[in-house]
Amino acid sequence: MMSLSSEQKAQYERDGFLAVRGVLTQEEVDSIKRTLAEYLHAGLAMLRSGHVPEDGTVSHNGVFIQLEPAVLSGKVQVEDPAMAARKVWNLFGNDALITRIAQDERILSLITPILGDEVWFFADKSLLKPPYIGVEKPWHQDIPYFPFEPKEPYLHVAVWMALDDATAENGCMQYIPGSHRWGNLTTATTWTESVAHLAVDESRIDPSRAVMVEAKAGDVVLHDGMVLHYSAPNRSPHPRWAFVLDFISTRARYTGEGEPNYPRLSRTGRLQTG
Ligand SMILES: O=C(O)CCC(=O)C(=O)O
Repeated sequence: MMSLSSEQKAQYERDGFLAVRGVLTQEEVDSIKRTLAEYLHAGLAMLRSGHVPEDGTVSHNGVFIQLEPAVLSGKVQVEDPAMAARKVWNLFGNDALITRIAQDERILSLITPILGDEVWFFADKSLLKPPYIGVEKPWHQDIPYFPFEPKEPYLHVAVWMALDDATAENGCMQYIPGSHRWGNLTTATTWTESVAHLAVDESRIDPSRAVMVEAKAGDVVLHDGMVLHYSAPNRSPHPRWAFVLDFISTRARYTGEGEPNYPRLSRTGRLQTG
């Protein structure tokens, strides 16, 4: 069974992120990519038949597809649907493969040493960065986006999975080590063309301290909900697809309406009721 060694856990707690190599097989990576490509084909077919995207987003069978700003504005015409989208999300519960991977023992055994044995599955998102047009993701922290308190470390883990080799050229993840212990630095909403982001206090970011985490397809990078992270635009001819699962510790306090309606997962991957 895969898990974090005490050295890996200590490294995660020191830095706020950790690369774990070779978690998914190439076959699994290929299956996830095929699944995403099917949704992209369906979404682009809707657009071609006259569907008007809302906020740059098309919805197909409960799955959302957000176009790259250059495609949305018509600046770039793409034939291949796999080159058109920035983000695809909400596959958990709608797609059998993704629902299974989110509950996979290998994934849960990496996060429960940090979050505790019971977690909420919060969200899935695939961030695709197509060649040449994939936009940057500005520096941010994740937890301030989410309806949970407190905004503190070790309550959220993002499991970022490389579906392509991610490099400095195509926009691999970058982190400021230790910044998960700097508190909530989120100040305002900003926009990269049509995409909204929660911006952080830039005066706290020294990009020369950023660590680039290059990854091979199938590698996982875990990061904490409070760590400052960034990814550059893709200026290369190579796609940079990534698939991300967000988990929240049930120790966190839900601040949304009513009761939290997220699936609860135990360490063994079994869905809990309530
Ligand atoms: O994959 C990326 O480029 C950004 C991912 C990210 O910011 C996140 O998962 O919070």
